[in-house]
Amino acid sequence: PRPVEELTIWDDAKAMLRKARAEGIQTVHDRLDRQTPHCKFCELGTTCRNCTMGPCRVSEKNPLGVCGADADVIVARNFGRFVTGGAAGHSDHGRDLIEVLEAIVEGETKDYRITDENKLRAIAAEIGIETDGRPVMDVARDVMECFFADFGSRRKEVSFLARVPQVRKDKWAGLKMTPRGVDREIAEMMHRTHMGCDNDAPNTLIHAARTALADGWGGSMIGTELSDVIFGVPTPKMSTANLGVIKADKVNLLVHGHNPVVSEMILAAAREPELLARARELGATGINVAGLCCTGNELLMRQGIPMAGNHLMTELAIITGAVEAIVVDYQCIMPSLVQISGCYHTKFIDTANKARFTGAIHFDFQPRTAMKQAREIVSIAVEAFARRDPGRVDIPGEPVEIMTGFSNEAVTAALGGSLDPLVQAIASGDIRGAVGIVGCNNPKIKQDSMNVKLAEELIKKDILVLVTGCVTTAAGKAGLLVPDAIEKAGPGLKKVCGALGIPPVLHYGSCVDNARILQLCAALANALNVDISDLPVGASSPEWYSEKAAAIGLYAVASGIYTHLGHPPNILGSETVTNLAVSGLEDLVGATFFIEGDMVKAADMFDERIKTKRKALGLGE
Ligand code: NFS
Ligand code: SF4
Repeated sequence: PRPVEELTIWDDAKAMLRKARAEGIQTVHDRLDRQTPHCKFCELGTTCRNCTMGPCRVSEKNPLGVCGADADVIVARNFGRFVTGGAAGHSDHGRDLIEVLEAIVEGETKDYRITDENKLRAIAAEIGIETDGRPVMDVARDVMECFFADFGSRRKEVSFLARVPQVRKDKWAGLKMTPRGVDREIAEMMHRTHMGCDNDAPNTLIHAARTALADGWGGSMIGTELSDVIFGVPTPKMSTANLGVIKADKVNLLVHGHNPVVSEMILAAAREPELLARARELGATGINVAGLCCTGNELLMRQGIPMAGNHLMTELAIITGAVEAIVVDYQCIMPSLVQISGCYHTKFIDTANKARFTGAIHFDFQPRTAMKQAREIVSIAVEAFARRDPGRVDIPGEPVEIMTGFSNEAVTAALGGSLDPLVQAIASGDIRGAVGIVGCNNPKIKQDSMNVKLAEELIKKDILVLVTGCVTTAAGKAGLLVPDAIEKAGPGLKKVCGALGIPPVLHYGSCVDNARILQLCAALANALNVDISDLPVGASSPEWYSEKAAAIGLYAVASGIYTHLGHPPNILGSETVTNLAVSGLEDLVGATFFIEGDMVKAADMFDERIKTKRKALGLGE
């Protein structure tokens, strides 16, 4: 096995990887070693399993599949389906929030409610729903109907395109890239990639972009906005991160997955006096709910719960031996967590019928019964405390402080009620530009080495960084999410963030919350009366692994945002597809991907791009 020093930059991770090895527990890194080297055809994207005349593998020697499809067609189809998997994940999550809103509107649940009526009315107004003098439930019903309709086939465009600058919308219309309905684009991609349909690689990629846009401006944005309505708009607050947030003297319950619908209820149940009393009876001093991955980000943003870790910390959190239960909803949950839980007293509890894990305790979590079910789940965690083996507990290190809660509403409020001061700071060059660093860990990359390095390099150059998803914990553990981090920033960023008392790296939420960054870009573009592609902004996913990250990258590019990936998707087997991704898209949508594994160079690329965009706006470098 590779030395643990090569696997991660973090001491807490290294300690747990050593413990895993000592205890004979396999982790993602061990399994990666066994899977390496990977199939070359799959890596290049030149394998097709779309029908049983195949499967086919194409190469220079053998350039056509049985049906006659060449590498361009096969790579484009594979990438199209890959992106669509991600768009489906985010969007189905968004749909679940509409269903919770429906349960509220229909009076079927008392456990969820409309927490932020102002936000509901603001959204309604934006998408053309009458709000004046109407009861909140009437407005909510119309919003619900409108968003359900956004998933269907009768719309010319999804509702939140109301936020997009007209020039950008015209560009999309000209390219047949306007996202019409979320489910429609997803289904159409499956259709197009059936044998004998869309056999023109660029055309397939245009639809991949449309599907991604249906995610970003549709499913994800609905997910974010309705989560704010139901659970509250995030506001700035302090919290902590790393495995040290797991407490030896408490019942530790980890929430993992993506949807706050489950985790919010778990947190509420964990605060119930009877459950706390039972925990004390068993010798614990309390119940500690800590977050993993994106549902952790959701609760961190709104409720300030501590973050135990990101993607590659999920197995390691259980290996502390101090986790009573891990409660999951869906996405990014390694099935290995069930096996590792089985090595300890840890209860693994799944909550979604669409994401069941063999060997898990299953709850079919429903809005009608949410609180009752959450109490039962917390109770299982509390009872498990009695079976913890103190001899196997090892919690590495002390937590670090982080600041969180930067929704667009919170940022606007901090700026005194409008985005004008931000526009001013960009115009003056104190903030030269902004880059969103988002996404995952990938065991092929030393954990968080790139996520942290890129953020550090950018803030030095007076480029504001926004982080979401698994980059949050990375930036937090590196000390970049506290106001003191301005000491690591360039002079302009230091001045602006110092005056506001905010970090130079802002936590903007979970991965669906990248929709907040889209919204911010659209608002800035509208304020300056330009297209999004004219802004001095960028996006990056240095350590990405998932289909969802690919969808995010593609909707960012299609929205006009220059986007960095730390390693390429499996498209290199087609020159046509690769060239389109890294240069051809510039002419079509005003932005491209760029692939760069060296974060100093990646930061320089962003710097150059931002200089060019600033000059074009007449702002100087
Ligand atoms: Ni985004 Fe969130 Fe993490 Fe990556 Fe997974 S948890 S949706 S996909 S791994 S950031
Ligand atoms: Fe092979 Fe064509 Fe079938 Fe794909 S669709 S498996 S390339 S025959």
